[in-house]
Amino acid sequence: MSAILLAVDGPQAGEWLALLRERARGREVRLWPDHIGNASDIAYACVWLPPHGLLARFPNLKAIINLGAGVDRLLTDAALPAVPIARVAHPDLTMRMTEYVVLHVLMHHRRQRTYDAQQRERVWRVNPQPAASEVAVGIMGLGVIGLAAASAVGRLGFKVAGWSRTPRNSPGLETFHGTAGLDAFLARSEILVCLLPRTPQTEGLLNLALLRKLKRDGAAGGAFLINAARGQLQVEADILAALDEGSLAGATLDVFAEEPLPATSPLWSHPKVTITPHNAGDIAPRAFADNVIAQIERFECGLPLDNVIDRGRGY
Ligand code: NDP
Ligand code: OXD
Repeated sequence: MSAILLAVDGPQAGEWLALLRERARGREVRLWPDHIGNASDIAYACVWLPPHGLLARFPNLKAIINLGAGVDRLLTDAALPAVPIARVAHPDLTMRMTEYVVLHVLMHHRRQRTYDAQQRERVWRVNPQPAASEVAVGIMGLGVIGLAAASAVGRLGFKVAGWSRTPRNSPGLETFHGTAGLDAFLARSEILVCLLPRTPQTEGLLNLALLRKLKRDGAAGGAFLINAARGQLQVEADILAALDEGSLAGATLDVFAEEPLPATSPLWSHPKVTITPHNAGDIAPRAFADNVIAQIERFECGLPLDNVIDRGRGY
């Protein structure tokens, strides 16, 4: 029976291995880098951030299952085999990402960084607080995660709009799309949440010119950025410039062009920047391992994999 290769860069490799082996019903699961065995046995590769060139070593590879939502790193592998690539679009990951968006929208809305600073100084002062219904949140990316986040933030009462590549019709959500719709979307958004994939079209999108177009004179008291997508979408020097000139009042950044964020980055110590270590959402292996094996079994019966990406589109 054809074997599964597991190639996971990160601390979850051991947990994935144990779970996939338990569920694989006799099919071999081999672990990169030390236990690959005969390369021609490998038919399926379950991967997270595998090194470029690795997947080209398996002449009988039939499919790749990306153990995360974003496939940008895979797609920059010039030697990537031309087999279907499935990605994670699963309620466990969607809910984790939604929690992150809700947490950081509320953090900026409720001025938590100001209260943290006041606490350090033992200052007891109540600052003006608008209602959520007065504040406009803009979600870039209306995919699996963006739509769930928009719905959760909308249920808290915020004025929510979303922006996507192609037109999206979502009941109760104001929507914009494409380059033509971007300026109007930015002009009404005070808290901008980025949940876009990294593609050649989105790289560098979060730059100074874009940040200056956000609504600064609304109830939120300034414009805020939350990027939980990919670091390559943001121009870090431009975010610092926008914060320093006031076109941004605060930023939450989960992702960076270089990860881990170098200790020398001025973002670490900027008083208006909140940093998390690319942990907005990870799929829990225990939530997805059954699905991986079930997909492989269905694929072997001639059925398609779930959530196959479109290479031409880049996501
Ligand atoms: P989806 O593929 O479901 O959705 C992508 C959305 O982005 C779609 O609405 C799409 O538009 C839109 N989009 C793509 N390109 C453009 C463009 N050029 N202009 C405007 N809109 C565009 O992705 P998910 O919601 O599942 O995930 C989104 C991203 O979140 C992932 O690619 C990943 O990078 C990131 N992520 C980060 C995590 C973290 O821990 N920080 C964890 C999980 C995901 P359309 O609807 O028209 O196709
Ligand atoms: C993902 C991620 O894309 O964790 O799933 O960044």
